[in-house]
Amino acid sequence: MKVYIDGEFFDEANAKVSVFDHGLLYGDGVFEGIRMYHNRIFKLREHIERLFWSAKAILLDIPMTPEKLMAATVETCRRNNLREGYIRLLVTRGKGTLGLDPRRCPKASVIIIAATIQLYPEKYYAEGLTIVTVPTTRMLANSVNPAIKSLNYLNNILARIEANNAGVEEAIMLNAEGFVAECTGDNIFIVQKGRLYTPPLSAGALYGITRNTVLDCARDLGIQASEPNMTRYDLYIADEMFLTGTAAEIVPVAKVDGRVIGSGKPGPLTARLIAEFQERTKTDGEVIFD
Ligand code: PXG
Repeated sequence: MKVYIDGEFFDEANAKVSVFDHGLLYGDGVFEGIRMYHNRIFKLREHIERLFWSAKAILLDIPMTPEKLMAATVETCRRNNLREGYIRLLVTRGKGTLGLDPRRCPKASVIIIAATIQLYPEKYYAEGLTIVTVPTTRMLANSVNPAIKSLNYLNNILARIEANNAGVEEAIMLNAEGFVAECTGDNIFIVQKGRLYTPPLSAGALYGITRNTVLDCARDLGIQASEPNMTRYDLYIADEMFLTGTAAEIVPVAKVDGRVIGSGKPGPLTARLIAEFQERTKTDGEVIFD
């Protein structure tokens, strides 16, 4: 595997960062997870845009233009001969001194890893996930805003540990007001009486690219969608439920907190949205090999 670091490609064994990088010392940095499908980098432009927004929110200067960063991402896929797979793009605050002041870090580091990923075993896509709500609350917008895709994922990891302890694969996180925010690495959707619902971004959800794509798919399929505040009650009485994320894609949910969702099997509207999503992966995104 060849890893891009600050304009150069390194073999995996030599792809290293300094122990003084504030990304490591403080989780000070931002990242993206991106998918390749059918020789295209799906929604690359949208991911790069969100990366620049995350960076702006933490006053991090990405030392290259969005166009150059897109070109470097395509080149990393080429060097690894990948047409399908998963890209992890990180921008760290860079090497600094011990002490958290970001002014001690003169230059941000850009790292691009192109590899493969499978988040959940196949059976969950066929049967649906079992998930639980967990005690760890989603971070407030006034602390580390959940809209920032930062390298500090401890809020989510604590929730994931609670899901693991409960013997399930994913956790629903509520915000401080008790409304549903999202899962640890996925946005959440429900279907009720033929309509689609997902929590508003203000509830503490990431501006998910897959979430956006699913809302676009719904519009094109003539499915009404809205973004109201939702409680656990709304989840329990849903006809269908699924999670969305770049890594997870669209994964149905069969059970929440012991309550069976709908028929307990992936629902018909979920299936339509998955089919439409898969169609879009064929034509959307930057071409890797001409
Ligand atoms: N919420 C959170 C907190 C996320 O981290 C999503 C929602 C879905 O957003 P996108 O834009 O991907 O539809 C994410 C994204 C991983 C992994 O390694 C996690 C994500 C993406 C890629 C990989 O678990 N989370």
